[in-house]
Amino acid sequence: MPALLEQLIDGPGFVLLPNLIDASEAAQARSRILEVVASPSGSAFGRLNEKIGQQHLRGLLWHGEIFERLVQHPALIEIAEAMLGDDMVLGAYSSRILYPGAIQMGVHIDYPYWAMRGPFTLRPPLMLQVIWMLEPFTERNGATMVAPRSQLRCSRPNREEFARDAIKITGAAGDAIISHGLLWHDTSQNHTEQPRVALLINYGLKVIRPLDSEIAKVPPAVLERATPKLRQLLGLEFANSLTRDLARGGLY
Ligand SMILES: O=C(O)CCC(=O)C(=O)O
Repeated sequence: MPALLEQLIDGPGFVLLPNLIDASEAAQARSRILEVVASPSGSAFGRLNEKIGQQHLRGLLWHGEIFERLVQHPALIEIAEAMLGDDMVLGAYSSRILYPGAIQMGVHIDYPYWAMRGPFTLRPPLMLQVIWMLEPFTERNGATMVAPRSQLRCSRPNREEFARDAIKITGAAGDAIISHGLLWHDTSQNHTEQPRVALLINYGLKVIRPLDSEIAKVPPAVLERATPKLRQLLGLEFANSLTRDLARGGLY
């Protein structure tokens, strides 16, 4: 684990985790997402941005048990907790769909960094981003682009430097890219005839306001069956975690 955190913080700024789920589970999540966006209520969870040919679907916990499972994937939780503490929470949980012909969304760093005035610091890391491939990411279908080691600059992205330094991350269905929130990244163009679908998870420090202000607004059935880990991710254990902080001598 220390080596992996070193790569995320002081090294390339990202790691490709192969085969976190198998291709059939990835396909199941992908078709559910495409089903939701095609349904009458789909746009309530995220409008199509026609200018760039992309749709960002929020509120995944409303759309099936599979998404409860994926956000608690043990390998991701282990890494996120090693990086952000065992009381880390979910800042956002969504899917990004690149329709055929989609263009770049624009190089950026992740929340909360883009919402801050700076100066930025690498440590403590404020968030861990997961970009989970629900189908193979290829040279042609809109694979994520990253500028390796750009998190070390602790700055907002520079478009020209990103164009010079960025590489495309290709991989198989079920692989996931994890990255430091300060890593410069973007989507690429989808030149194929099929939508490219990614699952996006923002794990963050518990003291940071979630990007999705409705993250804990989930259907009653989801809340009833929520594991202690999902309750933690939804921020429902915040008071208990403060009690633990105080017991550890937090005030002094
Ligand atoms: O879908 C991707 O490849 C990256 C998406 C992303 O960076 C975002 O939505 O902030």
